Formats: sequence, structure tokens, C-alpha cells
Amino acid sequence: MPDTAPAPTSPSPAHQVLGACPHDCPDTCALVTTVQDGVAVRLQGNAAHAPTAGVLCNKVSHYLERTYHPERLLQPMRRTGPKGSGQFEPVSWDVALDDIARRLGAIAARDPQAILPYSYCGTMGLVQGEAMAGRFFHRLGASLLDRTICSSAGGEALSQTLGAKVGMKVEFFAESKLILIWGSNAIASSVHFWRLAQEAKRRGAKLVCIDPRRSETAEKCHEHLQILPGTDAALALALMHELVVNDWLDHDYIARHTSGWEALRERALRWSPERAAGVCGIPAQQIRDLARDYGTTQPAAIRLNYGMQRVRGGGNAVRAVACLPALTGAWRHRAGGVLLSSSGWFPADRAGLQRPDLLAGRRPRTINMVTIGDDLLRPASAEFGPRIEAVVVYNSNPLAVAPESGKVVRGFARDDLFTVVVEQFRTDTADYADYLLPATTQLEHWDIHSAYGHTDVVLNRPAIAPVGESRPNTQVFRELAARMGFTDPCFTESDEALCRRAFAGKLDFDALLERGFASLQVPEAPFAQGGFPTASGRCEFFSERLARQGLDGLPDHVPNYEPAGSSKRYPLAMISPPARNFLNSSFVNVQSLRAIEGEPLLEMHADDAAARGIADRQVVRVFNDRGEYRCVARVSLRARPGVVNGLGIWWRKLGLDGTNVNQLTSQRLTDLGRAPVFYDCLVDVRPA
Ligand SMILES: Nc1nc2c(c(=O)[nH]1)N[C@H]1C(S)=C(S)[C@@H](COP(=O)(O)OP(=O)(O)OC[C@H]3O[C@@H](n4cnc5c(=O)[nH]c(N)nc54)[C@H](O)[C@@H]3O)O[C@H]1N2
Ligand SMILES: Nc1nc2c(c(=O)[nH]1)N[C@H]1C(S)=C(S)[C@@H](COP(=O)(O)OP(=O)(O)OC[C@H]3O[C@@H](n4cnc5c(=O)[nH]c(N)nc54)[C@H](O)[C@@H]3O)O[C@H]1N2
Ligand code: SF4
Ligand SMILES: [Mo]
Repeated sequence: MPDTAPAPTSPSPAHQVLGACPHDCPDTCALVTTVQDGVAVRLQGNAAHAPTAGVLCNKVSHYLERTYHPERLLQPMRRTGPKGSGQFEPVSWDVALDDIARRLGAIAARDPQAILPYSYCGTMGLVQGEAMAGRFFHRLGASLLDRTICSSAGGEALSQTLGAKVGMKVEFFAESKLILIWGSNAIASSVHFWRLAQEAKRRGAKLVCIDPRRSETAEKCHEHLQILPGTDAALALALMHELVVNDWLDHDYIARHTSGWEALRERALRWSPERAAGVCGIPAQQIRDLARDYGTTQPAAIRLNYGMQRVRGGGNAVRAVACLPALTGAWRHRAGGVLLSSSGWFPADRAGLQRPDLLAGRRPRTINMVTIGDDLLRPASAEFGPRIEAVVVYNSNPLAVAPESGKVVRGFARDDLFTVVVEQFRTDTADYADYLLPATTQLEHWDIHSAYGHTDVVLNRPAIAPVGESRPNTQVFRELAARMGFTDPCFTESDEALCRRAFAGKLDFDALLERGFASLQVPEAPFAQGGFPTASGRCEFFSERLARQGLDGLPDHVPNYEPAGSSKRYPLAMISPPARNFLNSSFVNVQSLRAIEGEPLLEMHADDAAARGIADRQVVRVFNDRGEYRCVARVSLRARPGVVNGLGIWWRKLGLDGTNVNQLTSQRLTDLGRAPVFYDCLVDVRPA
């Protein structure tokens, strides 16, 4: 090498910053960002973090394109045109925050419950999620939001069966001999789990997929049970039937570590494979074969995911499936059992972060985020309380993701509604804001993450300065608190201090700063000797708690509100799982990813298409009593007869006619957990 002294104009050396993927995904990857002269130039998976294994999904591989997107919101904006028109003028942060504080203050003086926060998992971070926001809305006494839009049916079901949102450690799926991938398109939605399933396959494991759609994952498994939507509990009960009649049971495990066995046995005996086959729309022999595999293979593991609980009976279905490993004693092995969510293992101090004590004895009403359409349109009443007068949206895009969006749009279009949207982009929801405030992305702020698909805490350090005038959510709520006169010292806590508080006394934060992640101490085979976190310490086939609420104590098949084939007017059942290159409605505006997805698609079986004179790639009208949506038909083996797959979740304004698939979905709720029923939806289709 010649002279090594850098010339004064040469770039400074690049450095690397450790982070966490913020997205709503079971994998919670650890990130490494390479920064050169203040600019993020490369984003990779952290190779030192075992679940990430140095690999990112295709979506987040494009995160720099998202961060430096030409349409990033760079300054606060105030609405100048009609709601929804997207006409704004730039204003300073001071002008925006002063006016927002004044207007929220005036509403709160009448009744703070007329103010509603609306947020979900744009970021899963414990700090940019509900930490400072929770403090602000609790101190204000605003309506509480029931955050049910994704996982609460399954979450409630797990709690009622296993005692909490806990299960197998994901890494041991690699050692399983049989893996049931149940209601999950893992290749699209948790590619790091899929890697483990592939490893098991190489070691001789059999992979079985249970899904109404012949998904990317289904076509790569050894078997695919292409059941009708919302029939999973019938299938699980028939599997139990076969376990009983063939005595593929672990009687010792059942006696020691379960409760309600006699009652469950009796119910299962009513579900012959023939009966279930009629409900599920698959051959009885396929059920018998799966039961034999499950009853005679050890260790056997079930990767259940949230895709199967977005129907009326979603809670019961998860309960039924969660009973299976206790029947065969699969839990005895570290590579056996079931995993829906691991989030219950994390000892995060949510109360310390969100400070519900700031309610100081007030008990505001709770609004379910699923019914935002109806609730925005509801007048004041004794049962409902005051009309909603203001909504503050952050980390969510309700116009695109909430069901029955015709009503959601009408609600947000109300002229007498004051709407603040904190966002990175001008989403469908942002177009309805009175004030639109620019938010930082994960590369620009601190955060700390638990996970729902593994058991590591991952820390996120800022890699670059905020782009434009954007601010972290925490900073927006800190400044609003100051303007509202909230003087509690908790409103000045820094983001780094909030990160420290999240697991204070539980994890060594300095080690986390150093490595970027830390593993929880979770036993390898957590329920090998029972010890479930239920009241009884057993796996509760029969739930006394549910029975006390007047509900069925045992899991059962609860038919869909809109079962496939039940209506002449709307003969097709529509499910709407996400397109592989989008994450809910995030990334739809990233050009390179949208180019892969092309257009909003409706996958249809050739018979259903032919019966309606629909050709592949033709624009179609999909409709029911709730609305109408235009998209492109894909005549495809991915759809079974009688079921159409409307891939989501497009931004309305980037679709064909300014709507998306949620124009058709309903605001009804699941059996447990007050969750949405996105995949319980009848439609018909015609050429447009
Ligand atoms: N690429 C990508 N990844 C994602 C997301 C995304 O939008 N895009 N979303 C993230 C989020 S928010 C979540 S909650 C998780 C969800 O994680 P998963 O639940 O694994 O989600 P999906 O991959 O959508 O898988 C759902 C699957 O369930 C199937 N399904 C629909 N109805 C039924 C049914 O009644 N029974 C059964 N057995 N299967 C059914 C669908 O056809 C689909 O293949 O994924 C996360 N990861
Ligand atoms: N038909 C149908 N509908 C569905 C589903 C389905 O499968 N089918 N899936 C449902 C599921 S599982 C879920 S989880 C919900 C998801 O619903 P949402 O949680 O609303 O998810 P996204 O659509 O990704 O919207 C998140 C928004 O947050 C913004 N954001 C990201 N980070 C930050 C930040 O740090 N600060 C601020 N202020 N904003 C940020 C992003 O830009 C994005 O616009 O959708 C549900 N809707
Ligand atoms: S796989 Fe999931 S956690 Fe990992 S980078 Fe992609 S979205 Fe993020
Ligand atoms: Mo979700």
C-alpha cells in the first residue's frame, strides 16, 4: 500500500450499528446497518443472532429504499382541502403541536373519552409503540383502545388452554420428525421458521400444511390438507377421534398434566373423520392418514399461526389444536408440542412503560379497534358514551387494514372529527388527517423488542439522524404532554432510559448494548413435566373460566358466520391473506416490491372462473352486501373450488378503483378475544 493517510476530502470510514426489525412478524430479526458519512448504505441480518442467521426477508432487504423514499413525510402538514383530498400545506412543529394541544384540550375539558388513540404494530417496539403514547393517553383519560385486530382470538385461546402465550422453542423444530404448518404461509410470513422446517425435512421429517390456499408453503410440503376456511376445529376434533379409537394416546401424560379429559374424549368421539370431512371439504382418508402420522410419530410439532383464527370460531379452533400435543405426550420432547406465540415468555415491564396508574382511578370506556367503522359513525348514547370527536393515529393505517372499510372511510371523512396522523408516508389514512406529523423510521430512533416467534430480546439503536424534520413517536407525545401541562417526570424520560426500563432487573442492558440481543432463560422442553401456567398447572382441555362466563368449556367447531356454500347470492368464500412482498399495508408504496406483486389479485379456481365467464388476468368486480372491489382475476391452482383468495393489503389509492379487499370484510367478532373475522366473508365475482 502507498501512503495510507486519507486525503481531507475522502469519506470517513463506514461503521456498523446494531438494530432490530420493527415489523409485525414472528421472526424479529436482528439488523446490522452500515453507515457512511451519516447515510445508511447497507442493511443486513445479524449473523451472530441465531434466529436471524444473517438473512432478511425480501421486504426488509428493501428497507433503505423505504427509509430514503422520495415520498417520506419530511415536515408537519396541515390540511387545506376536503378530507381525503390529500391537500396539505407545510407548517412548523410548533404551530402544529400548539394547535393540536389546544384542540385536544378543548375536547378533554368536556370529556376526554371523546378522544381515541388508534395504533397497532407499524412498529412492534416497546418504546415507539405504547410507551410514551400510553402515558399521554392515560394521563389525559382518553378512551382505551382494545388492540384486537390481529391475534387476540388465538391469544385468548392459548391463555385458556396452556395458560399464556407460550409454547415450543422455535429452534427445536429443526429436530422434529413431523411438522404440521397450520394456518400459516411460513415462506411469506416467517421465513426464518421455514428455514428450520427445511432443516427438519433434510433430516427426514414430514411436513404437512393445513390451509384453504395452496400457498407457496403448501406446495412445498409433503402433504396439503386444503380445508374450507373456518373448519380447523372440526379437523382437530376428528384427529382426536382417531387418537382415541386407535389408542395413540399418552395416558400417563393425560392423567398427570391435563384436566377435562373425559369430557373432551366424549366430544371427540362425536367427530368421526367422515363427519369432519363433510365440514372441511376434504376426503376422510386424508384425515385418517394425518391422524396416523400424528399419533405414531415422535417428536411431532405444530406451527400454528394467526391465519387460522380470523373466522368466527377462531378461538375455539386454536383451543382444539392446542390440546393435541398433550394427548400424545408430544410435549415430553423439546422438538414436540405447539407454537403459536412465544410472547408470553417475555417479562417486559409494560406497566412501567405505559403507566396505566396515570388514570388515577378513572375508568374510561374501551373501543374495539375492529369496529372503528361503526364506532366513528355512532352518536353519543348512554351505553356508548360520548361521540368520538378526535382520533390520534400512529403505527397503523386503519383505512386500509380495518374491516368494512366503506364505513371506516365515512367515519374518517366526518367534518366534525379532528384527526391527527403520525406517519412515515402519506397513506390512505393520512389523506384524512387534519394534521399529518412526520415520524422517524427504525434506523432513526431507539427501541427495544420482544418477539412472538422466538425468545430473544433485540435492541435497536439509531443508525442515522432523523430524515427531514421527522420525530420519534415518543418525542411527539412528550411535546404534546408538555403543552397540555402534564408535569409528571415520566414525560421527560428519554428513549434510551425507556429501553433500559423495559426489562430492568431482568436483563443486563450493557450486554444488550454490546451484542444487540439477549436470550431469555426458557426451558428447552417447557412442559415435559407439565407445569403449564394455568391456574391448575395443567393443560386445560375443559376451561372452568370459560364455563363460568357461560361459554362452552370445551373446544368445539363453531361454523363461520358466512360458511362456504351457505348462500346462493354469494356462493364464494373469500380469504384475504397478505401478499408475500407486503407486510400488511406497509411496503405497498415501495416501488420495487409493488412491481413484484403487480396488481391487486383475486385467485380463483378454473371452475369458478369458467362458470362466470372470467378469464385469467381479467379485471373483475368482487362484491357482497358490504361493498364492491375491483381487482385482477388470477385463474390459479392456489384457489380451491368455492374459495377465492384476495391478496392484501393494498393501499386503496394504489389499487384499481380506490378501494381494497377490506371493502368486503365484516366488523363481526370472533368467539373469543373480540377479534376480526377477515377470512369469514362470502362474495361473488363478475367480469368488470
Ligand atoms: N410477507 C408478510 N409477512 C407477514 C405479514 C404480511 O402481511 N406479509 N403479516 C405479519 C402479521 S401482522 C402476522 S399476524 C403474521 C401472520 O402469520 P400467519 O398467520 O402465518 O400469516 P399468513 O402467512 O398470512 O398465513 C395465513 C395463512 O392462513 C391461511 N388461512 C386462511 N384462512 C384459514 C383457515 O380458516 N384455516 C387455516 N388452516 N388456514 C387459513 C391463508 O390461506 C394463509 O396461507 O404474519 C406476519 N408476516
Ligand atoms: N383483509 C385483511 N385485513 C387485515 C389482515 C388480513 O390478513 N386481511 N391482517 C390484519 C393484521 S394480522 C394486522 S396485524 C393488521 C395490521 O394493521 P397495521 O398495524 O395498521 O399495519 P400496517 O398496515 O402495516 O400499518 C402500519 C403503519 O404504521 C406506520 N409506521 C411504521 N413505523 C412507524 C413509527 O415508528 N411511527 C409511526 N407513527 N408510524 C409508523 C407505517 O408507515 C404503516 O403505514 O391488519 C389486519 N388487516
Ligand atoms: S423476516 Fe420478519 S423480522 Fe425478519 S426482516 Fe423480514 S419482516 Fe423483519
Ligand atoms: Mo397481524
